Amino acid sequence: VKPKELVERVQAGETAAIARMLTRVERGADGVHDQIAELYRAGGDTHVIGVTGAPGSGKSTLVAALAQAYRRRKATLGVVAVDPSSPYSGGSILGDRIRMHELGDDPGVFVRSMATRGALGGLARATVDAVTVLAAAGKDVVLIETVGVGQDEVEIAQASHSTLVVSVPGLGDEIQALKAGVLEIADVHVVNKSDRPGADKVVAELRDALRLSRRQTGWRVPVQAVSAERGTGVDDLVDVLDRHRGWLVESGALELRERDMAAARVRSILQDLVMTQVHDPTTDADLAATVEEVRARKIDPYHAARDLLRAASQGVDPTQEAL
Ligand SMILES: Nc1nc2c(ncn2[C@@H]2O[C@H](COP(=O)(O)OP(=O)(O)OP(=O)(O)O)[C@@H](O)[C@H]2O)c(=O)[nH]1
Ligand SMILES: [Mg+2]
Repeated sequence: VKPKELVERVQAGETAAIARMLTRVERGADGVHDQIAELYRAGGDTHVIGVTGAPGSGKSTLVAALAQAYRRRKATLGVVAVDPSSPYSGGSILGDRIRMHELGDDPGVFVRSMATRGALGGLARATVDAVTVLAAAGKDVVLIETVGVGQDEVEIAQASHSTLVVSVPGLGDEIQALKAGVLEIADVHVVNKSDRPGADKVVAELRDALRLSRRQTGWRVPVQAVSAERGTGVDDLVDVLDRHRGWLVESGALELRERDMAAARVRSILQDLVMTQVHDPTTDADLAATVEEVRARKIDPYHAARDLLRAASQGVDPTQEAL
């Protein structure tokens, strides 16, 4: 398949083409950036929803339940699960796959687990590019599941229109979202496993914590109790998400958010561009001499870094030329 043809087939919403394109994204295949560029320009009117929360809080179950609820409303979906084999939650791949498979062979839902943590640009980039692919393919909604720890997850949260933070009862007294530092990234707080005792208390505590929070946007962050397993509260949650989307559009917050999304994306690519152009002092043997000079305090790290960057932008190979 020619690159151009693959892009066209993705835009036509062909499942096989989407799958193939996402594999190219994961692998950082040759020419993939030009394809993403074209798909990005094609745009899409997709509602991008990030789902984060502690390991085992029921994110996958919730995403599957949400997907079913959206399907009942005739919306098409993409689901991107950030690789559950990440160091944060080993061993749950199988569980996730089985649960997602309950969505069956419905062509209206495309499910993909991303697995590129550690690659250049990393998981966050691959995930954000995957959203671009699914948006260009015309999906109405894209759900992204992440584990809510670490820089990748923060970056992924920055790539969503609506961020759901999932809490559960029975994890001790402290508010989980507060402890994890994600109280204020939530547009909607979800208390899952509300079929278990203690859910009401978690809801009340979250509401109290939110009253004290400093976030001022004009959007009152709702706290929605659900049981993803039993499906209770899930339709209400979809209503809440639709309301959030509506608020974003009407208040002008959508533009602000998309500007933040664009800025974060450009910055992340910029960082990688810099790192691909300069030699990486933590791994590059050619820079051992420079690193040794910094260690011996003959040169300071600020000047070493600036010199490397300057040499790279002038097309000089710093490992060959004297700095
Ligand atoms: N009682 C109850 N159990 C639930 C509910 N939702 C999920 N679970 C259970 O919680 C466990 C974890 O669910 P997952 O959906 O895999 O949780 P997760 O947050 O995706 O987990 P990781 O991806 O590993 O972080 C499973 O045993 C689910 O069956 C719920 O609403 N009620
Ligand atoms: Mg999961």
